[in-house]
Amino acid sequence: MEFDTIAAISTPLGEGGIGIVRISGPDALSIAEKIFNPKVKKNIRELKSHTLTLGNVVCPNTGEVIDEVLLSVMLSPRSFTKEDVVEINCHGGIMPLKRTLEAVLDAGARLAQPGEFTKRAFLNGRIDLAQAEAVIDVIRAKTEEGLKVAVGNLEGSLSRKIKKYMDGITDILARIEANIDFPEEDPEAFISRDELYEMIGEIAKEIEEFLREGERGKIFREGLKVVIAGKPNVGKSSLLNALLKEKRAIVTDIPGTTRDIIEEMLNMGGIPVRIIDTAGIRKSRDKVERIGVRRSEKSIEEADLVLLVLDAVTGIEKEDEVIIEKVKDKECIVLINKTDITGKVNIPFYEKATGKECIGISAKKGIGLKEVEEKIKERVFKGEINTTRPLITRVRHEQALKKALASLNESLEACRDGLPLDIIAIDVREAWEALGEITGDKVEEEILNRIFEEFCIGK
Ligand SMILES: Nc1nc2c(ncn2[C@@H]2O[C@H](COP(=O)(O)OP(=O)(O)OP(=O)(O)O)[C@@H](O)[C@H]2O)c(=O)[nH]1
Ligand SMILES: [Mg+2]
Repeated sequence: MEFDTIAAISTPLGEGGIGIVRISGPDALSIAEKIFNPKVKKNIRELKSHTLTLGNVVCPNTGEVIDEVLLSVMLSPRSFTKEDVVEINCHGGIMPLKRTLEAVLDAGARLAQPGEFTKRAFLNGRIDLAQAEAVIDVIRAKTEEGLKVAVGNLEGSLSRKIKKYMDGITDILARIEANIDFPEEDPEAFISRDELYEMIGEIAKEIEEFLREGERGKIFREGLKVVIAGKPNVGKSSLLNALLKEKRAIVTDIPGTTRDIIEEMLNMGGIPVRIIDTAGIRKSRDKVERIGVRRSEKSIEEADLVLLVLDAVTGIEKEDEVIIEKVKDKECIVLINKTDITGKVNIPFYEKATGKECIGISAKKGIGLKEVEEKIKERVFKGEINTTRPLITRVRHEQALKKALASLNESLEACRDGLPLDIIAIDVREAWEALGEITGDKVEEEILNRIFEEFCIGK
């Protein structure tokens, strides 16, 4: 594939020690030559690949010195994009970076689109699509565990798994093909419906298992959405503050203090948690509060897990019952707060009344919070987080796997019904294509664009 030469600032704009302008494409070297004066006079083509050279960036039109830099050349194919790449390490300020980029563009490069370097790495076959997506997951990882999952995917652990399924399917298709084309000529190649059923069934089973185990992987990318809910004044904001260990939300003894949604990120033993404090739910005449309550209700609907807070002092009141009903079908842990006042609470009573697991806590005194964290982890990962195996971190991957599984199940049914081989092959091929959407072997331009739009410029 032939591409033009692109360039962008690859580090965040702001003040820092260094900032990098990256150039990639067939003209990377000749463009760099126009704007770079090495201290030790040398032609840029003589520089050793993957080493740094000190010099000045100069304006290609006026010759004015813009910045003193370190430049590296990474010759094709040993570079991020597999193309010739030049990286210019400028001083990390907005002006040196901006002026250096301008010089590079003046010398003939085109400003890169968001994610275009990574897209080229994919299109040039250095990484597959799942790995390209992992690049952004590495950048955005919020916890060590999240990083581990992302780096695993970047190194190709997910891709290898998917490729294994695809290879298995290719084998099946080859067997079917041989039977359709020359059934008499090669008795060795003969495959019975039973054999076929078994081969397909095995892959279907593996995919099904992966979907089940890998399901929680999305949490590492998106964060687990945990919503604190309850009637006014039960101590929701106090709980948020206690979990964050900072005074993030306003706490007062006036019911209806929190009016809007407050969202913060929290690292709960490796799980990135989006913790959300909400307005206390009650019937209110106040217009602002009513809007807040509606937002609370919407948050509860979208939550992966609800922490329903009750007040140990008041016990369960009518207002609580309304909320208990709302979370009936949600993943939910009930926290009986203010046990510092009441002492131990009757947990079996609360569990019976709410139909949920209950824990006594004190947000004010920090009692029971460790247990809450443990329960959240237990609930979400059923006790184990194994980040050494690939997980499904994207809805896109999950959907493709489900589609592949559905197609395989159809082909199993076709086997069972003794349908002709070419009919069975159609479903099997569809399963292959669905998996190919993950690796990028079979993917539409539009999906590609959507994936790389997520990236920042310069990556
Ligand atoms: N004794 C005791 N008081 C608490 C505890 N948690 C919260 N409170 C008090 O209860 C009152 C309400 O606390 P908030 O955290 O503002 O309650 P909230 O649920 O966010 O209330 P709204 O935002 O109005 O819905 C405050 O006076 C807190 O100090 C606790 O564990 N023990
Ligand atoms: Mg509050």
